[in-house]
Amino acid sequence: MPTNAEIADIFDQVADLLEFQNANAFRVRAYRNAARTITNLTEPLAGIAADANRKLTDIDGIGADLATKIKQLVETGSMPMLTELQAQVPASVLALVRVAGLGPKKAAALHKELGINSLDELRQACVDQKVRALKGFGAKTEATILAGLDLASTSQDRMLWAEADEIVAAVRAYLAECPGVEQLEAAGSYRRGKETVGDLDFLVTATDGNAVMDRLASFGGVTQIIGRGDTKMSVRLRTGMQVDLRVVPAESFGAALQYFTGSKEHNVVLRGRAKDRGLKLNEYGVFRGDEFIAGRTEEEVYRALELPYFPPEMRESRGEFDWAAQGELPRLIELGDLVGDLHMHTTETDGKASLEEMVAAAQARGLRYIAITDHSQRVSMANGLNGERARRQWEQIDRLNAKLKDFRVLKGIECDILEKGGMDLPDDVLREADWVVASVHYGQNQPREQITRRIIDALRNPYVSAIAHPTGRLINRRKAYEVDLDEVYAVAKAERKFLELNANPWRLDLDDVACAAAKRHGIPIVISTDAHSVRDLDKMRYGVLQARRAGLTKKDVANTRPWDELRTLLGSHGG
Ligand code: DGT
Ligand code: CA
Ligand code: CA
Ligand code: ZN
Repeated sequence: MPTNAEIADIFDQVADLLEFQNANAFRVRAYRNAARTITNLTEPLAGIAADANRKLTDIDGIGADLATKIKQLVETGSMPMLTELQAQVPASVLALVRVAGLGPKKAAALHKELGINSLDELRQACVDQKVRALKGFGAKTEATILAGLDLASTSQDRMLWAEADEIVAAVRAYLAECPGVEQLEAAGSYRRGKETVGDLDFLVTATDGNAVMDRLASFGGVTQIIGRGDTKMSVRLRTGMQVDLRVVPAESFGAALQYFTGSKEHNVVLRGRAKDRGLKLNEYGVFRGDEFIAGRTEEEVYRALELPYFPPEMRESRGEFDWAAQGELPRLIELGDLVGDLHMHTTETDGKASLEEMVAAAQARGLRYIAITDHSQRVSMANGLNGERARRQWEQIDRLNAKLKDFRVLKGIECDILEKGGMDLPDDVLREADWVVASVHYGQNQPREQITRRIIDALRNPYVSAIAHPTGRLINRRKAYEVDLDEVYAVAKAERKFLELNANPWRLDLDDVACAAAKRHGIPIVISTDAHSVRDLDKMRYGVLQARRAGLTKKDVANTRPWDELRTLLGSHGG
């Protein structure tokens, strides 16, 4: 049965294909919106479709037509409409639509008139100056297309949030030095804590807007001024990242911050709400007719719409308005709530710091306990531990604990789940550990059933405490395993096991949507750094951001609890 992600992907493809054929814009948007809605669902569509007591049309944005198509997909695994569309438009042609400066109409013309079927052919046609000869194109469009092709080949990916955060810090510090700067914020997806960021959106109030724009132009990382007007400027940095800067009046700062923080979907709902109250909302403020009602702060804007202040991570239109209507916005978890870190490595395997150094660093960060979870023997590249070496490390930990005050080191292991199934270390070793995280590192490309089986068998091992990075995805680099998360949730719940939110900025695994689903199943999440060095312990905040985007509270995250309390929630039988 198709997963939600697969169904969403199919709907996105349909939208692309319809767009290419210049279909009705409303129809295109219906498929796009449905894809987005489905991506954000925390419950499998297949389950809802199969349940006689429930209706797919009860889901916002799913009408009768889409409900029928979802049923088709769930029952037959395919959708005749997609197959038909695919027969009409070759896949390589679709890539044309995505080139900046093209869009569906021009892409279709290039395909029809010049027989262009791929990005390479498009580049050649531009170089040969054939594109400018087409009606409605011209030399300027040709140049724009070439620039778009260059951009596509250099800045392939969206930037990781953690990398964007470094740029924000540098730009912010540089702009703050400019005399006359008053308020300065980075809005957009960055402020919402999204795992990847497309571009940066800075907002500033200042006594002299031009001086701030001059200042940005002289920032060391800038390679290109994309555009500059009276109140807005866009530049490109060496990293490829675009930075937009907007100078706004102080009385509109809150409205602008709200507007440019987004998300677009959140803003659409807000504007509707303003309209229902006879108000108008834009980036300058809330208005009744010509009268300015609110705009200086975000709180003021939300209050004018009779809404609570939404933390930026919540602004994705994934349920925050329902929470507000029920008067119960969750109080999102904060970094300071965490008292332990349950996944890290030492020099005994592939870590860079010793056991003692990791302990001292964790104490310095205010933690009350950590688990040392070095790799098991299967990971020979990392010099993984066999039973004998694991036991020796645990004896060392016992001796260390005897000397420590108000701090506990847990005897742990990151035990591999073998390709053929089963754990990499025998039960009589694992039972002596306080905390066992089980991981898939090999056989990641196995089919769905096989890899899911391995993971749920691991959850059923009485000594396993949690599954580490449960989907194995690496952002921009590697797709998730084919694992069926719904089965994982069911077994984790039944066995009283935990699931990890790995805080490494490349992983963030489970992601926000999956964490929200795990929460719905009542499964405790552990946010862990998987540190391989002392500095890696500071990566916890990336995990916390993702958890906040999932709507997790202190209560939903196990390592906000003292160890003695945490272990009572746990179904595993550790030493
Ligand atoms: P990104 O940059 O792709 O990671 O995502 P965002 O969310 O930062 O999007 P961006 O940079 O295009 O725009 C920043 C925010 O400005 C966006 O989240 C909402 C707001 N915004 C921009 N354009 C529109 C629009 O056409 N309609 C609405 N409602 N809001 C918009
Ligand atoms: Ca942005
Ligand atoms: Ca932007
Ligand atoms: Zn690890």
